[in-house]
Amino acid sequence: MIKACLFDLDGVIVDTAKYHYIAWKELASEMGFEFTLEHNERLKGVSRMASLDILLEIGGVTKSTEEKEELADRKNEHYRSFILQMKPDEILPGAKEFLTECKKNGIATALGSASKNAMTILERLELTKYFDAIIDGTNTTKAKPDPEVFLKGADALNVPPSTCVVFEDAEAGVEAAISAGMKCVGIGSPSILSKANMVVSGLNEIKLQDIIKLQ
Ligand code: G16
Ligand code: MG
Repeated sequence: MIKACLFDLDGVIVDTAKYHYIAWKELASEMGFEFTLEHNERLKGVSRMASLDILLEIGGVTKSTEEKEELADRKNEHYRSFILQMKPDEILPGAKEFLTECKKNGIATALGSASKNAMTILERLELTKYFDAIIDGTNTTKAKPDPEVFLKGADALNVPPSTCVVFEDAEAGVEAAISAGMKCVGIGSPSILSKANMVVSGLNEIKLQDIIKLQ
């Protein structure tokens, strides 16, 4: 029986990818190369430092560890200037309603995000109270597709992984959910998220009752 729903943040609850994109693009431009929307797809669900490594690889640039720390900090400051302006109307369609349905039906909820800015974003969206547990980039060490973030979520909710459903928009996140022994609903393209148990275009496309049936 399904007891808990675990949600990725970027791409499932809110579209922060557009702000990450502007901030990474600016950094690339300062280093003298172009960063495109297509490149940005490679960074979805990937941690900040791993994203920077991909960006530098795209630009064919090599940097020292200290320089990388400085670049990542600079990108994050720029990114934070956007997320600090976010409002609840940026919540993706159906997300708040789905979280409310979970609460009404006694289904536990957790966030499972790679972002170190997750708490700030949830506060700006006024969504913090909808989550029984928040696992993010500040309390995980292994990036998706490692299942750590979701296993920690199940542990915090005190439920077995087999009773959890994960909602994910990134391929690495779907793989993380499956290796955690959980069910997974992909949010996005069925061809990219083919390993998920089902794929929908957004949380507004499904009902909690459809999820509870997943076995
Ligand atoms: C999100 C984004 C990634 C971003 C990562 C880390 O992951 O999809 O693009 O690089 O968080 O973010 P930050 O720089 O804020 O720590 P998720 O897991 O919420 O989809
Ligand atoms: Mg995501």
